Amino acid sequence: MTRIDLQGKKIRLFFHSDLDGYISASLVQLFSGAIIMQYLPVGPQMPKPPKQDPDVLDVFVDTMSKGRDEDVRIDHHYTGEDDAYLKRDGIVIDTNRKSCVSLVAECLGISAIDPKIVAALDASDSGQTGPFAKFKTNQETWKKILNIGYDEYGFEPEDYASFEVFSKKFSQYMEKGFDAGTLVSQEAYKATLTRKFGIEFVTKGNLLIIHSPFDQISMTDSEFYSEVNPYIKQYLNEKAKRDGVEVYVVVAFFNRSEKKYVLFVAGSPHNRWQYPVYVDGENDLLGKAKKVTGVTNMGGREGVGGITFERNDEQRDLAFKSVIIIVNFLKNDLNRS
Ligand SMILES: [Mn+2]
Repeated sequence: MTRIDLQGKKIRLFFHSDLDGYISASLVQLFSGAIIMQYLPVGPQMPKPPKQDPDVLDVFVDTMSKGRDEDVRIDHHYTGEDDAYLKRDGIVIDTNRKSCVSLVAECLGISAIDPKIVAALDASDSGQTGPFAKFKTNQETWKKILNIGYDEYGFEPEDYASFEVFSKKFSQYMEKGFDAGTLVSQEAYKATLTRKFGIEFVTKGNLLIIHSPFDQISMTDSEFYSEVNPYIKQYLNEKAKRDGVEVYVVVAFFNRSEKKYVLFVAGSPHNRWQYPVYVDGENDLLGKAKKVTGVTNMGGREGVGGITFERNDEQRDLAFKSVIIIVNFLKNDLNRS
């Protein structure tokens, strides 16, 4: 296998704008020792912007330049390039790879990468089912993976040594959750959420209420968004649609960056995840909680509702109270249309 040595070299890093490309770029970022001047997510066959500095190398992973004028290209796509091109220094193409990640790992001589990570990316890049098969990306995904413009994101080299560590972080960077069903059974995952975070699953009629404990903040934002929310969004949204079950989520957690408590409320009757949270009147769950607790500030993200609480004992107790109010309201009100 050809080794590619980028140690200490200035590069522009071009990478395919999909999961395989993003992780290939992450490996270059963390393990090559290159000084990356610019990150450029691109589609295949795109003309590259003119070079401003001849000393900066143009490195492509999982994709190619339209003019085939790369300085380095590590790729598993072949589009009829001629022998002279394929023999050029810095060009490594291996079409036997299901993903580019394993090729990049070999070219850079990375040994401490969990084979399960490579296998999962192989599956996702070749259309097979696997832990990452249902990941959806958006324009921010690569910035989170490469920690561009974000403070708390990005991978560390050691994350690649463990599939569990890696996939937990990775799932936070996705628009949609990981395929928990390929990791463990649904029942086993539920039990884990109860054991680890004290999450209760309450069934009443065709209602399923998932709520955090009434007396302790049992998880951080990161734990909620990486371990709890993906499971809920994916499995239970599907279950709601399939079985006609109304699923509500009422969870209090600690937001580390803002140092505040957050009450997260979402519901998915008839696939309208945000409906019961936002509407006025009968189903305005957050409105009810705010009225009773006297908390007026409102946070949250698109598609869900939330209330934020300052970090002190009194406000923390109001967060618990809000969880209790909403859970009790849901349990007692079975006549909603
Ligand atoms: Mn690929």
